[in-house]
Amino acid sequence: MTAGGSVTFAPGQLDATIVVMVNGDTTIEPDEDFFVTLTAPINARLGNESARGLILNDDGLRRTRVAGH
Ligand SMILES: [Ca+2]
Repeated sequence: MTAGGSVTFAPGQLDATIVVMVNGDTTIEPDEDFFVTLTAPINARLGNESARGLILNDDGLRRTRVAGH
């Protein structure tokens, strides 16, 4: 899934916050990576244009049932 948007820095500002929407569910699954890439700067120069984020599984641990006689 790809999404886009824009972020504005005031003159001299070196960091900003972006909001990444996560569509939550209750399925137990591995942690997932996502990536943010900044492109097409206006009146600015990009130093490090990409970053990796991590969405942590918060649906508990996978349970294993063992059947016996
Ligand atoms: Ca989940």
